[in-house]
Amino acid sequence: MVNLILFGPPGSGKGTQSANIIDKYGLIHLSTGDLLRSEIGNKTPLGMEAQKFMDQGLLVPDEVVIGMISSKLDSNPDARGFIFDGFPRTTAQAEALDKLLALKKTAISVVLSLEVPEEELVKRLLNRGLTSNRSDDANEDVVRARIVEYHNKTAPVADHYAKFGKFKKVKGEGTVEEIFGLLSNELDTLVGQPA
Ligand code: B4P
Repeated sequence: MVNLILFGPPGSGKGTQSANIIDKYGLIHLSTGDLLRSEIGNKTPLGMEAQKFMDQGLLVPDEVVIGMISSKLDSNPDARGFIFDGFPRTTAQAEALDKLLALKKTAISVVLSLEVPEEELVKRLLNRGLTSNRSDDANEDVVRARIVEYHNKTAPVADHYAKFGKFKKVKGEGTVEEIFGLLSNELDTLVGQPA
């Protein structure tokens, strides 16, 4: 089983590259951002609670996202592997994920981190905000708050996986195809034959 974390700041291309990786390697995509937006779209109690945090550019509480991921892992018992996109975003989430995977007798294989300069992130997110209907992309203060939240709470997750020799940086600037090529180089070695 191959379990990949696609890591990086908001706007670094995690969602964009996940779509390509799923197609090529047949992994199940688990995006906490997508799961939370679906809860918001369905106006569930969880979604209403999450929206308050997301609209301010803040992370949603750990217990909410950990619960969501746990049930998604349980509902895909025959998966060839998972790609975690936007999760874990705190060290507590990383520790919880490690425990959930250990219960399934598996573990994170690698963390690939997309490296993109801050001003490029802001440009990409505001640009997406012109058409995405995402309130967290529409306002520069909120976009910058998300990046601050990343530095404060998410960047330490890199150290958690670096301790186990599982953390790799990948250049996240260039065309989507170029970056996918760099990610594929790492994954071909790890996954072997694409699905
Ligand atoms: P996410 O949905 O994870 O969104 P994101 O960080 O903005 O990254 P995303 O994957 O969408 O963007 P991408 O870089 O692909 O999170 C949203 C919010 O949900 C968080 O702020 C938080 O509140 C909450 N949340 C989610 N997970 C959580 C968790 N685990 N714990 C707590 N809270 C959580 O793309 C960005 C733009 O760049 C796109 O327009 C794309 O087209 C463009 N782009 C991509 N690659 C490009 C390239 N190479 N060149 C030019 N543009 C490119």
